[in-house]
Amino acid sequence: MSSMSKCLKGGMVACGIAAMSFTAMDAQANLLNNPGFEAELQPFVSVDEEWNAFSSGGATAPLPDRNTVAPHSGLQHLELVTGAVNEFSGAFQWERGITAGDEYTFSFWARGDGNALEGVLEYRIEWITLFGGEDSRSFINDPSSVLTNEYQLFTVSGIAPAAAVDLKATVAFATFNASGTGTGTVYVDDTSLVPEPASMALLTMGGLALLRRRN
Ligand SMILES: [Ca+2]
Repeated sequence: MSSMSKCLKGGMVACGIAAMSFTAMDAQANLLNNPGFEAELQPFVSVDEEWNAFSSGGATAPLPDRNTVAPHSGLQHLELVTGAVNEFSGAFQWERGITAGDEYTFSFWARGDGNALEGVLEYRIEWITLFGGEDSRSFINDPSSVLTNEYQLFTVSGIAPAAAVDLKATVAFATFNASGTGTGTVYVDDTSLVPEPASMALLTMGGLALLRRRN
């Protein structure tokens, strides 16, 4: 049965609720600035709501910069480089003024450069309290073996805890305890941070429940 015939059978109220939910979901914006790294990074100071680069430093893990070799889209992507064991390279972006109880999903595309990778791709949402401390984090550590030289989508989601007022979205490549040389190059592009309001999830469920009852 098509959604339209469900609407007709369920009546105007249920149909209206479902339509409102889908319209609101379609309108969900990406909260991240410079999502595809087409503009400069902010490598030296922590600029709010922009990509800030970080690394373990030194000659083999310089601060990440952008690169123009085969990005996922546009002209640029982020390049993360390590050259030894126990190094890291990454970028983070603050999002100020989040809503406790809402679900936030951080996504990005990433690939290797075709050479061997020994390390961990870590991506996370840090939940930050009013006083600037970390309440907790939603994170995933993938072994670098998941990365190929083709771009793939990576996603981590979490519900903002009660004490959280801000978040920090981070993607990094790290070679802690790597068994080999720790060398690696990882590219990242087309990031997004999308909220799912708790009220919207309830409204959607309510609309579906109403549809089911009327059917
Ligand atoms: Ca790009």
